[in-house]
Amino acid sequence: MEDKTTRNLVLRNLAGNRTSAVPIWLMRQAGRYLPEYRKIRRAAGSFLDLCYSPELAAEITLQPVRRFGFDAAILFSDILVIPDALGQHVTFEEGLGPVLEPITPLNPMLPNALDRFRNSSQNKLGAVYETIERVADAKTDNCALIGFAGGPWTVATYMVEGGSSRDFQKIRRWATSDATSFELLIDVLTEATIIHLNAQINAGVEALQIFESHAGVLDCFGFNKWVIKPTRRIVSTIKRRHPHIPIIGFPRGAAAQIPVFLSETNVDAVSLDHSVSLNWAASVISDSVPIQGNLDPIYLLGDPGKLPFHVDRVLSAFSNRPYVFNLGHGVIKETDPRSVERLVEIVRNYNLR
Ligand code: 1CP
Repeated sequence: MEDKTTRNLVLRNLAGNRTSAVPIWLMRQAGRYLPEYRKIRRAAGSFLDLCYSPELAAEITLQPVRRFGFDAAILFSDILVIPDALGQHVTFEEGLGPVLEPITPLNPMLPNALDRFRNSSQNKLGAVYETIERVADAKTDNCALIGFAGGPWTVATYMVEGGSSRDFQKIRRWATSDATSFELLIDVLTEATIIHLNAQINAGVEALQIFESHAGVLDCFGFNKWVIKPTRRIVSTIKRRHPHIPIIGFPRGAAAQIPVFLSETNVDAVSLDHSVSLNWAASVISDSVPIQGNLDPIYLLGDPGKLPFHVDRVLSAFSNRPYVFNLGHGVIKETDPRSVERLVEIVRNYNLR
């Protein structure tokens, strides 16, 4: 039997093999910059309802793959389904983003949260796993299906701050002034994340990405305690059951701590944000480690004539190692889909040189 990995450029690179054709997918490739997404979103009611509607969520997952021919689909869902399934009140407000009933050291929501989560993974989150099954049935073998979760620290920032934050003061004060009770929260999130990611693999995802989008607000002591340690536990537990599912870490803003993140967590690959210097990354990260990233998504809003130059800079820095083209963060909602089309074309043409 032919191993389907051999036909899939993303999975081959994540397994450590360089391919002459460079695979491409983009963070937030599904979403508000696409008119076909906005149409479904308008009709669906709330954002979380959409995440829990397998038929619609599967359709949204596949929209960018159909339109642009990406080499991977990323499950359409959100990192905040975990607090929702743990029993915290979560909504998404137009123009505001996520709004959560904040948890505090005095009201940490922890008793029975994991029991609630396990029940939810059978009902509420069951819809997410059904979405995966639908996408897995509908997609072709040359498109990889990527599942994901937020890193425990990043998910905790939304739970404690009550939504997005500028300075992350509440969570940083809790984590530094009462590390013992904060650790209980991180432990619950780590456990829930393991359960959620294992269930995604059982439903059919072929790779995982852990979005630690707010790793960059921690100092090196906090980064080790709240990012590296939980990630290592997630990776080692999942690898025990599923050793061949590649795990991509995205420690956004981790900067000079990326090498220690890689060696200590045992993730298979690293997604770099656009603040990371190309030459530095190429020299300090071993050539055997697959890299993903890191074009600044802002270039998709600029002069399309300049795109080839910037894409070339990124591609040539990583031309000697397993590599998956991506942005340094998600597609910005004002992006013209034609710029994404152009980007895919440039990456495809590069393969022919
Ligand atoms: O109104 C809408 O249509 C909602 C917009 C939207 C979308 C399309 C949100 C709200 N989430 C998503 C989907 C989503 N979120 C995906 C799947 C689709 C894809 O990537 O193509 C993924 C992987 C996420 C992950 C996610 N959600 C992250 C990590 C990645 C990142 O961007 O750093 C984070 C931080 C969130 C939280 C979140 N979800 C949505 C918003 C507005 C936010 C807050 C972002 C912030 O604090 O800046």
